[in-house]
Amino acid sequence: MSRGLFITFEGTEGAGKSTHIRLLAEHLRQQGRTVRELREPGGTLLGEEIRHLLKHHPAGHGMTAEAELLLINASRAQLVREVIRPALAAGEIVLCDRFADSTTAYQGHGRGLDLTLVESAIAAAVGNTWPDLTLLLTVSQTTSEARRKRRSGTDRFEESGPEFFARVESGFAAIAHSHPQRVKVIDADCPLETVQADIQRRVAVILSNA
Ligand code: T5A
Repeated sequence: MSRGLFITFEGTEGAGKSTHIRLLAEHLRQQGRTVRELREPGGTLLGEEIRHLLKHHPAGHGMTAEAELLLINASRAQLVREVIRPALAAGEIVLCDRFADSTTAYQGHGRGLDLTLVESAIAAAVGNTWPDLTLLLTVSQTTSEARRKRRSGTDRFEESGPEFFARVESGFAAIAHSHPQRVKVIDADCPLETVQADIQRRVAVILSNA
């Protein structure tokens, strides 16, 4: 591949994004591909500091939705320029745990920020670096809660109530509906192996066209 491939994973908490990125990366490396695994917010030194501010730092209590929007996109602006663009230019496959669609779903639909404002902030961070493929992992609220409980500790986002997460989910559904070419919906309520097989099938299709 002369230019790499940019694949993002989206979905609500506990959908299995991190788990499936790890499994897909192993699978692709076994095929001899060079794979970069990233997460948002984070993925750079600056981005990881912002992640901590957003999720765990006491200074984040009382953070406004606008500050949240801008901090997430500050992390993204750094990640896009410092890591994603150079990796794609070097022909790598970039797998990113959340990207711009999460901002539309969480800060736009979830927090209720004006969607035009959200789009402007995303545009400043991303420019023309958009994913070639987005895998939207969907799970029921019950599954999401059960899987989250297996992890230790919570963060500031998880303090939001069920109504917030319901709005986030409908936000993701609206994004998938508006971008059917880029966004593919994966039923992540299924067993791990079934979900991973579905993901590998989707990725094989896009790799064969690259
Ligand atoms: N955020 C982020 C915004 O608000 N706006 C933005 O623009 C961005 C980029 C990030 C937070 O930031 C917010 C959203 C988030 O709240 P995070 O910790 O990275 O915080 O949160 P998540 O991305 O949601 O990470 P999670 O760990 O909660 O979810 P994952 O990665 O989807 O789930 P994973 O892989 O850790 O799996 C959870 C458990 O389920 C099991 C796994 O083994 C694990 O134990 N599992 C399965 N079990 C059975 N069957 C399956 N099919 C399974 N799939 C996974």
